[in-house]
Amino acid sequence: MEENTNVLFLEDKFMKTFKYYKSNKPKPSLDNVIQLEKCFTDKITDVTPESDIEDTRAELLGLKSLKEWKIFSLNRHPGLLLIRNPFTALGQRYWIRKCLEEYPRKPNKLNIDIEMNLQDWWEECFRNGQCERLLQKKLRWTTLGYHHNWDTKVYTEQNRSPFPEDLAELSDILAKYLGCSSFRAEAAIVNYYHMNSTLSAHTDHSEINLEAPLFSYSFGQSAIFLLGGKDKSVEPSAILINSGDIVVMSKEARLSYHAVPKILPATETPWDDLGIAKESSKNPSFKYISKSGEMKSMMRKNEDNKEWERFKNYIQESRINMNVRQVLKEKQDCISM
Ligand SMILES: O=C(O)CCC(=O)C(=O)O
Repeated sequence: MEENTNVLFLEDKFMKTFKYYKSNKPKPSLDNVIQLEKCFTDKITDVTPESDIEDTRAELLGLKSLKEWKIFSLNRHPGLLLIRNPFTALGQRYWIRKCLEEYPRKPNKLNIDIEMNLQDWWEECFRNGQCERLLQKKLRWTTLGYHHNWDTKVYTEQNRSPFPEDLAELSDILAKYLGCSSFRAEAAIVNYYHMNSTLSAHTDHSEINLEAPLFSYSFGQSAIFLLGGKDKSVEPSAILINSGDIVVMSKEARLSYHAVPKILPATETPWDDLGIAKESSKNPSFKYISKSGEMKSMMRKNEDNKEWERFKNYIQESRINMNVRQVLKEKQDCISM
C-alpha cells in the first residue's frame, strides 16, 4: 500500500510543475525559471564549441558570426545545450516567414488536414484580402521531411516529403559547429503556439537514430520550457526561451521528458531591430541549397516593412518552434519495411 502511494507521488513531479507554470490564477512566480540573460546563475555553465572556424554560409542563413554565439549547458541536465539567439533580425524575419508562408504548403502535413485540405494555408488566410484570424489560429503544427505519425509514432518511406534545403543547411551549420558533422536533418515538426497554448509532457523517441541530437529553434513570443529526466518522477527545470534561442537535446537529454506549460509575452522584439544591413559579398558553397542566388534575395525581401507586415502581425501574438531531427542511422539511406 505504502509502495503504491510512493509511486503515485513520484510520477506526479513533472505534472505538478507543469500545472504550476500553466496556471493563470494564481500566476506562477518566475523566480526559479532559468534565464539566459542572467548568466550569473549557478545552474548553467558557458560552453566553448569544438571549433571557432567561421562558416561562410552563416550570414546568408540569417545567423550572426559564430564568434558572437553564446552557448550554455545546464548543470542538472547533461546533453542539453542552450544557444542564446544567434540570429540577426533579418534572419528571424526570414525563418518566421518561412514557417508561415512556405512550410505549411502541400505536400507538407498540417494538423488541419483532417478538417480541410488546403494547398496553401497562408494564402487561404488572406484569400478575401483580409486576414482570416480563425483559420490562422487553427494551425498548430506542420511536419516536414519524414512526417511524424502522431498515432503510430512510426516513420515510413511512404509518409515522406522533401526536407526544406534551407532548414537542412541551417541545421548543418549548427551541427558542424557543435562537432556533430554527421548530422542529417530528415524530419521536423513546426509548432505554432498562441498565448494560451501549451504542449504537454512527452519524449521524442520515434526516430531510429536516437544518438543524433535534436535541434529546436524558437521565434516570436517567449515560453517556459520544462526539461525533466527519463521518467516523470524527475522534477523538471524551467527555462525561459526567447525569440531566436536554440535548444539542443543530445546524449542523456535527447530522451528526456519536456513540455511547454506557458507562453509569455516577449519583453523584446529582436525581429524588429534591423539596423542597417550591409549587402553580403559572400558566395559560400552550400551543401543542400541548390538555388543559392535566391537565398540572398529571399533574406533581403523582409527588409521591406510592408512585405513583412502580415508576418509581424502574426508573430506579435504567437510563438513558432521548429524542431529538427535525424531519423536514420548514419549509414542507413531509407527505412526498410
Ligand atoms: O515548442 C517547444 O519548444 C518544444 C516542442 C517539442 O517539444 C516538440 O515538438 O516535440
